[in-house]
Amino acid sequence: MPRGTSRRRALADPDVADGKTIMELSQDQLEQFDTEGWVFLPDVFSQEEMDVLSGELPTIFAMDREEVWRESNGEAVRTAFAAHFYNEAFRRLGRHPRLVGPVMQLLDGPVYMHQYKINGKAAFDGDVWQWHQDYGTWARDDKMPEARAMNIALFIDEVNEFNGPLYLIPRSHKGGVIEAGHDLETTSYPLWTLDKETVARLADEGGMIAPKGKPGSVLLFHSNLVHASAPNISPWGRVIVYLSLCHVDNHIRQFKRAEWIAHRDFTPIEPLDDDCLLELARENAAAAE
Ligand SMILES: O=C(O)CCC(=O)C(=O)O
Repeated sequence: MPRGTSRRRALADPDVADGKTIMELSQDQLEQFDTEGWVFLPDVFSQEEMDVLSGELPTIFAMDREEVWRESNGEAVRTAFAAHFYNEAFRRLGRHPRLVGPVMQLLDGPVYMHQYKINGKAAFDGDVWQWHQDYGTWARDDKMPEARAMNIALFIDEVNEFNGPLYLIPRSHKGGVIEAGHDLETTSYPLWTLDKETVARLADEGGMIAPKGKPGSVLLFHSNLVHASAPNISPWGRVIVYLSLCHVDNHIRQFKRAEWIAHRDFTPIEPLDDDCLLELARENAAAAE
């Protein structure tokens, strides 16, 4: 079926391909992504869809498996990696057309899942994410050839000014990969981090923003955009899911990190139907009867 027919969403255009509705960004959003390095989309997922996902979190966070990475205190979940491998709701989310569609559009072609994370940022205990660029890590650790990969993040909880929102430095993606040091000390998770002088210079130039919003909001950001988040000392948890999607031609060349951190299946993602999460809610309700 030709692309470009059809129904519209408030903030972005859905395209119909192979009978499936795929959400796409508007021209203004594409321009903002190019110049600023990020785009924020409120109200992309409904409360009912968010309930399907948040209902799975206690089970996932209680799992005793290596993918569920804890903060330095050994308890609070920092990141549940690769939940699309072991949880049906998050498997569907990893192929959701409202997440995969805009990234295919921005990266101009088929994508595979390079990394999949549910970041916990627990109330009182969620730790800092130091200043970094994601592509800096993907290039150094995984030998990903180009910054033709990016994050699309879904807010599972409300993100507010208190519970550790992401801090982004607009336009910092324009300078390519910046020199970084490998920080193995600050948190439980190793990260290639930027020095204070570099962050200060970039923030003087581009300012800083912290996108906030309700559950169901979506944030897209360029893989070279410099970002961080502060510890969560508030009483409110802040769970965000990140799909790090990469153009299939740009797959990683080095397999140093665990498969569940840097995936090695470069098969293009086929987006599911737009109602795939609601369908799961119906299936779960029928099974419970
Ligand atoms: O979830 C956060 O607060 C930051 C996560 C992040 O920057 C990352 O995973 O690269």
